[in-house]
Amino acid sequence: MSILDIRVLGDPALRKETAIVESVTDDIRALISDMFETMYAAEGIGLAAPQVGRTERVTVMDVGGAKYALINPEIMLSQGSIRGEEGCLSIPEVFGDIERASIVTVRALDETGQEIEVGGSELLARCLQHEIDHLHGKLFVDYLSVLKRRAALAKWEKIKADYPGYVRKVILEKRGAHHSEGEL
Ligand code: K2U
Ligand code: ZN
Repeated sequence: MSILDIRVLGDPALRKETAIVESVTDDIRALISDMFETMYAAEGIGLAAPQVGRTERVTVMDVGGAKYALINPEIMLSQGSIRGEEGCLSIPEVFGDIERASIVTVRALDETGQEIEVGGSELLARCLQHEIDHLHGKLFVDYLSVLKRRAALAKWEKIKADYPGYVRKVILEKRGAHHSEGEL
């Protein structure tokens, strides 16, 4: 298990189409495990393989405590539309309101290689769409209006200097860091 570096906006890895996973191997399961560890350390509720520089079509999520490892996920059904605020672990400190389907049904393989179907609304639906977009090189800022995207990218231009090489090092915050030694 290891915490991986997260690639940030500007890294071409975030714009690449991912490759279908032909067979769910131990290597894929190790990637899933590292992606969960990285996602939790970065305090995200989702993470897609391109965000850690990998080209496999794999994403992990933990929405309200429900954990998902989705391999080759596809949206089979999407209904309604709803606007909501999004951020992205690969575009720190940038947020924007975008429109998504309000309900989606996704088909994928799980980490055992079994076919599963995941349906969701609200935050789960939004996260599924956000992560599956990552697997096709799309980012939430692509959906902003011209003016809002210009403002978001201008803000990013000021922040990106903190991420040399388009890499965000994820540090695991010590649990209860504010407690002095000895306290539970
Ligand atoms: O893929 C990612 O970059 C993780 C995203 C996933 C996400 C974005 C927008 C809306 C839902 C999920 C986030 O940065 S995870 C951070 C977060 C935490 C709690 C609620 C929403 C977003
Ligand atoms: Zn994202």
